[in-house]
Amino acid sequence: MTDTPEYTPPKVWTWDSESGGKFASINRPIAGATSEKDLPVGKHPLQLYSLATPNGVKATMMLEELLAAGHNGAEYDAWIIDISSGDQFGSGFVDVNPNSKIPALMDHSGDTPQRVFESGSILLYLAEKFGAFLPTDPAQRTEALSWLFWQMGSAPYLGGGFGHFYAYAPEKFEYPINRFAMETKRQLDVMDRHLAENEYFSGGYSIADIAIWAWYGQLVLGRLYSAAEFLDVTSYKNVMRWAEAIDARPATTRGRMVNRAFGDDLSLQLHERHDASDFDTKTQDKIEAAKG
Ligand SMILES: N[C@@H](CCC(=O)N[C@@H](CS)C(=O)NCC(=O)O)C(=O)O
Repeated sequence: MTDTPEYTPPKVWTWDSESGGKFASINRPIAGATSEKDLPVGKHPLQLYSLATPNGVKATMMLEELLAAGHNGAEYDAWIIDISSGDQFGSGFVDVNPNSKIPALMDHSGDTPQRVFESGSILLYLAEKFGAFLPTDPAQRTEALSWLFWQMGSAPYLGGGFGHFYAYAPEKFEYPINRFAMETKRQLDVMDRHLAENEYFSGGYSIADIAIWAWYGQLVLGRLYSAAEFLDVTSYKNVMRWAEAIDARPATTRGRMVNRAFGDDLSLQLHERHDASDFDTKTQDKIEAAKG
């Protein structure tokens, strides 16, 4: 064990300083809006307010899959929410998600606009609205939902636990890195054993796969926390096979591009999405840029 300074918790916790580490400057122990700021509304019934983090790409992968499958009602406007500068605390965003986290969706297609927050809830809402990417067979549907909720309960150990202490905390502490690396590897083994017997999590490609891929698929493909080697991800052969198959889907690539405003690969960044042709425009921009 490394030496860490002794800390005795006070009787009552108080917020008197930033805890340090990435995102520390925007974290605070109270909810609600900190500024008045309306959200933009585009031309489509579905308005997504998000960022291409693992939770964000769940929504855009699903919307792009729906469009690819011919569900034209899934056309959407995607607006970027810059969580590092506090956009999630604007009054308009808090009206859509009182929890101030991306992704958040507004559906204006009915008489009364419907807000949807929590990525798992957004996936289920869209699957039910369009009757797609969720098995109709009751047993398979229940199994798919079990895996969807498994992801929602498990990923905080990967992101808030392992990722935070391995990549974002101001110092490296052995105890939490060990604890959450062990839990993350246990989760990968849970997946690997299931995927040894099943091509996808339940009854064909579904919202369970989308949710799980966004975190664990991207992790084993080396896109999260630079931790692939540390976690020896290639030993989870069935997870690797499944992750690569989903990565090869064109809708996955488009979903990853939408609302991406970070990373070295600029060709993957489509900050806002308002029309399917935005992806082509992007290609055109790149061609023009290459010409100089
Ligand atoms: N359980 C939520 C978690 C969403 C979440 O943690 N979003 C992060 C980005 S991945 C966020 O908006 N963070 C901003 C903040 O914590 O202030 C979901 O799945 O939608």
